[in-house]
Amino acid sequence: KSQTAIITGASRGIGKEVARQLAAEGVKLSILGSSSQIHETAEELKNEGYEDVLAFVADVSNENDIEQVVEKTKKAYGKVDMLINNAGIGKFKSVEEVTVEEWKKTFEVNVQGVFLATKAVLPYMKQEKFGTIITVASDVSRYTIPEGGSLYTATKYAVQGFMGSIAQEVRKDGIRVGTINPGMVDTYFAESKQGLPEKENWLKVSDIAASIVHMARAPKHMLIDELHLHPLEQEYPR
Ligand code: NJP
Repeated sequence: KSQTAIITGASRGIGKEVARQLAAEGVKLSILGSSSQIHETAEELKNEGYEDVLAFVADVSNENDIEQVVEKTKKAYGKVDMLINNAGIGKFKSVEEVTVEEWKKTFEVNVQGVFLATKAVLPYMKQEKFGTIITVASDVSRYTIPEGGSLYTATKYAVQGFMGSIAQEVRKDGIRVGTINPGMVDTYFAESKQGLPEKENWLKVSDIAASIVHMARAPKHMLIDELHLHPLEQEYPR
């Protein structure tokens, strides 16, 4: 029977390419994003020949939204094999400039979103005694960005801690939990644009997606719990 995956934040960037590469592997998809762009992405994938793509406008930080997506996926496909927690945002400014609203919002999307989606899929994965949950954290989960990165870094450390802990909690249920930690990736992240000339040597969305597919499609008895990837030109203090 085909495998199924829920991918958060798949309107564009890394999530969209993960959707494409998993679809190419024959995985049935539920993709979600907080804007209606998610429907255009689903159309694009269908035009490329991938038929099993359900799209949802859903905010990962909203419990009801995410529960609906998970329930509808289970109803349509019968099971939930993979969750790719990819949705994330970043504001980069000095700590004096970060507002409480920005702090809360970034934690809601980057951390609470991962918690809610994970919480929602676990009962179904436990029923099947199988599942894979991969979260796109960041290489900043291992060091801190010197300037302007305090808020974003704090959220990704939180995600790393959360995932590391549940990885052990659900191992006995046949569920694999891992994180992928990229350095600079050419996407729309932090109000940027994909394909800018100055990002030519950054990681590509296809690099990250291929690594996620590798983690997600690993043999059942194997867990790839953490991957760190950097463009060669990026310094990465350890
Ligand atoms: O960014 P971008 P990336 N609920 O902006 C969606 C991490 N990362 O692909 O909501 C649901 O192109 C948004 O869609 P929409 C990063 O922290 C990146 O680079 O419809 N979805 C879009 O599809 C993040 O965790 C770099 O506007 C929500 C997607 O998220 C992940 O990679 C480095 C949402 C963001 O696409 C993907 O980011 C690194 C919500 N509330 C880690 N809010 C890097 N690019 O350099 C946003 O270490 N989305």
